[in-house]
Amino acid sequence: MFLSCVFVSLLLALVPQAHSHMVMEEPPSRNGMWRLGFNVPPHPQDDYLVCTHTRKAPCPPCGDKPDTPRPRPHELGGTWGTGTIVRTYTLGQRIQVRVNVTNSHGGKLRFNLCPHVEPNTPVEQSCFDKHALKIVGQRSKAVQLTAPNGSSEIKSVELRLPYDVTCNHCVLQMTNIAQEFKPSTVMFRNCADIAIQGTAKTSLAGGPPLEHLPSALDLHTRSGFGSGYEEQKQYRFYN
Ligand SMILES: *[C@@H]1O[C@H](CO)[C@@H](O)[C@H](O)[C@H]1NC(C)=O
Ligand SMILES: *[C@@H]1O[C@H](CO)[C@@H](O)[C@H](O)[C@H]1NC(C)=O
Ligand SMILES: [Cu+2]
Repeated sequence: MFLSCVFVSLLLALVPQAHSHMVMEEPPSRNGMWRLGFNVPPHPQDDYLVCTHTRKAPCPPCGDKPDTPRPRPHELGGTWGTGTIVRTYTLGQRIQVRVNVTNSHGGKLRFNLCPHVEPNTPVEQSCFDKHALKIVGQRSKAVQLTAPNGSSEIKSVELRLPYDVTCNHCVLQMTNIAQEFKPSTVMFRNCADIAIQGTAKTSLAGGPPLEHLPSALDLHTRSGFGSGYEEQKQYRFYN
């Protein structure tokens, strides 16, 4: 008992000691957007949104600590959760994402999307979990960090937006689970507020491109996506 407590304390002591980890710069994350001139308060630790995840205290979706009272600083309604839309994309678009890894602890990056966001209302991880985004050019939905532990890298990734989601306000989430601290689950998370428009090419009348029909139908047959969305043909529109 004593030994395991010492072990846990050592692990906990280890995490805050290292500084600077990562910030999603493109699209600009809530924590990093101030550097690009968006009207949000400066964020002195914008690359240090770190959290130790346990079953009892799961990490919140946007990089806050589990014990932080709501509104948490990086959730909608919090200090940096202004809901300002930083990028507007189109349905099914390949989008460029760039993460500035300032001090790598290894592991993979994953990206998830939560559509249909209510103003000033934090979104839940369960919403992100429904839309894991594909990485262009690979089967896996995760991309490995390759820099040695403790060093930096700029990770550029091309993601494919879903063919069946438009929204006036979606949240894009980045997650990295540090390899170095496993089996502890130490994670870095950032969120960015984006919009996704439909296009003429993929209008309602046309339906989705044939090659993507199976996944669109798959979504279509799932029930309960929360209230308030409008569904037309094969597409789900989030307003
Ligand atoms: C990455 O972040 C560091 C630390 O904030 C900064 O000095 C550097 O300019 C950033 N690199 C890029 C390419 O944005
Ligand atoms: C980082 O450290 C972990 C744990 O010590 C090790 O398993 C991993 O191979 C290291 N990764 C790199 C890229 O050095
Ligand atoms: Cu660290």
